[in-house]
Amino acid sequence: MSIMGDAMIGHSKWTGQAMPRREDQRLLTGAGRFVADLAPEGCLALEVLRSPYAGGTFSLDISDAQDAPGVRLVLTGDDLALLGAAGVNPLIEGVDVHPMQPMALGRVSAVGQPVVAVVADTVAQARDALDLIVLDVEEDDIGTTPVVRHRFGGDGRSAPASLTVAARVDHALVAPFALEPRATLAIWEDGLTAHLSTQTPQRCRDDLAIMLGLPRKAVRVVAPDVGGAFGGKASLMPEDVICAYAARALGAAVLWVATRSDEFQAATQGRGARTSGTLTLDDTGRVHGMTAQMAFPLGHWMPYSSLAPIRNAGRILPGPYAVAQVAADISADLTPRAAVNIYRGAGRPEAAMLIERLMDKGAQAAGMDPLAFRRLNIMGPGDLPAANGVCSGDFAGLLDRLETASGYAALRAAQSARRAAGEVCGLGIALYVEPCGQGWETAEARLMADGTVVLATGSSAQGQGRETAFAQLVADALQIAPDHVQVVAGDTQQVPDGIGALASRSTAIGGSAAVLAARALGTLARVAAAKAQATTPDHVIMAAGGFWADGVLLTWADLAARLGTSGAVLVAPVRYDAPAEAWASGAVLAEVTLDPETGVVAVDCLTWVDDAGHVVNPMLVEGQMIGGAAQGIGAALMERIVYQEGQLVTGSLMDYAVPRASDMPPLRIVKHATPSPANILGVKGVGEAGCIGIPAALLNAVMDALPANTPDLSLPLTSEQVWRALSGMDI
Ligand code: SMO
Repeated sequence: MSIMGDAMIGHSKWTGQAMPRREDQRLLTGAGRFVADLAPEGCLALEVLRSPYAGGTFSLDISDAQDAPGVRLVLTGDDLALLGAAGVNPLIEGVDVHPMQPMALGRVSAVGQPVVAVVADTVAQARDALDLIVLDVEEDDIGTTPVVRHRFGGDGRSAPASLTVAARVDHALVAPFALEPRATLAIWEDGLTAHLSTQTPQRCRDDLAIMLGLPRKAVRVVAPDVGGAFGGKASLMPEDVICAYAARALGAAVLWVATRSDEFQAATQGRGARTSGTLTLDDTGRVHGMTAQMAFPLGHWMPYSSLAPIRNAGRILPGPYAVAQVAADISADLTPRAAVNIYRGAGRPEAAMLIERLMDKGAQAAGMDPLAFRRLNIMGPGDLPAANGVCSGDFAGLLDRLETASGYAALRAAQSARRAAGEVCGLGIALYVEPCGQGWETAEARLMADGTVVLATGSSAQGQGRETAFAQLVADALQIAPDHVQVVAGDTQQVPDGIGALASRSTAIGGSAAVLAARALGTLARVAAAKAQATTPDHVIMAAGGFWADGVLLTWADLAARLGTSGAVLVAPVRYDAPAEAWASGAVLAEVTLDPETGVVAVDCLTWVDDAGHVVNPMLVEGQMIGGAAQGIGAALMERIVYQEGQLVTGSLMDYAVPRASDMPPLRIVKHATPSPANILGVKGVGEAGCIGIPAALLNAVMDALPANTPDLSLPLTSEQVWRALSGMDI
């Protein structure tokens, strides 16, 4: 491809434009390639027998399964007992971690835990063989095991305070529901190639190498198209290891594809914390102290990021408010259920919801309007950087924008009139802060012999539009057109080192790395252009489409052709270490109407002011916000994983409610950007924001609609619970 035409582009800035996603042609026309699409000819199928009980010792008879038609291998916990240990990110000090045991060994610890794996020629044969296994469980109950006991902050008490308010918020366990269930394709040929539907290919490569006792070089992990993840594909999972083990044992290709039922039973889950807290304030309405108690379930083992929600929830308090004394006691226990890990928000929603419930209760106690009460207690520029790490944001500005964009005063007036007419309606405000983008990421910019540029990034993707956004960044750095930039990610052979796509980090950290790599390539190219024109680099300047060297325009294609005939002719690798963490923030106003006959919550409108810092592609940001809002609405109003006596009740989409398009309310999005000082682009994360602010605003709106003495409700705000509250019944 020639880029001669690029001179036409001039100095136009790609960054900041709402460019359509280059991924969509592929993904929306069925040309996407997901793990299950990649099975080679003759690939074997792996199926898993899962524990039907929450706890107990067991005995097994697998002999009939071993003899069943088409069966190549039957694996039990004994076969995998001596594998190395997977990592658990030690985010909280002094914690004894409980990494995965890929299959039950001696006892089962949760419904859904893998007990036996069968590899056969076909999925049907593997499933038939599972039916021939005799699993005898002597049920028992070992209950919960304490893992984390940690205090964030001081003692939370402060004089002079005259009022104390308390709130409790219990979160349901929810499913990080991705359209594409997990899948693993492990191929053994001299070494292991594992195609995983994952957010973290490099770490999965490292963990697989450690667990299987292989050198890192002998393992290649490829994340092809990934159909959503939301934290549910952030960490290596037992089925990945079982599949890889089987592929090595058989010297073959082995594919495991989760059913939706597998996912409800044994994918990681999110949330589930029981939280409570207090605010102390003086009689002017000024908040002085906050305490919190937050108890998290861990499930029966700890994936790599399992401590992240717990740490996030504790460290974020008191959010965007100026509170002199904060104390948060955080605990986490192993529970006889599926593992709990990060899920879009990862501790931030739990923190935001407790703070925002307390702010509403504080306003009520102080006899103030909730918006005025927040304005009184919000952090100003002089409070930054704050003790919890918040380093940028205009929180008073967020509130101002929220007030005007929502027509707050008119809404309150209308609310009075509607209530007088017998309607049950409420308004709820929530602010949030979102720590995002810390640590490092890699990028490598390559000039190819045809004059195009390849950007290999550690920021893989699962539908965010990464290729589009990163091409925009690189195009600007090199003054070329975005369609001359190819973005590659997700393959450890192309990108040996990287972190991946999680924690709202990719644009902040990975995007910064991409720009630095592009700039480094520009520098190399300038030197090469000087050499090509027999001059010195100070006589060469980058221009649209190439370089002016002593009055001659050398296009990127000209330059590349002089440097080589195939492959990459210049390579600029970088690793970007962010000097600090970016903090996004925002404010939400929810308007709800409750049906007193049925308890159904109707969301009339959401007004949402978001500060995502500098924006690379506003269309992608908006997409993230809308998708996050859907999941936030789901968590607030309908999603709930239910176990009864250890058994999973919500094992299918008949029993577990995910929001649908018809559940989406009108969404009024307002941008209020302040650049982040924490990375070279000034960007902040936005992917998780919808799950953080929106549930808190909805809870406050529903509580605002209910009688003032209503006890604290639990999530989700089901119509039954709301109807009971409206009827004055026990909740
Ligand atoms: S919960 Mo996210 O995918 O770090």
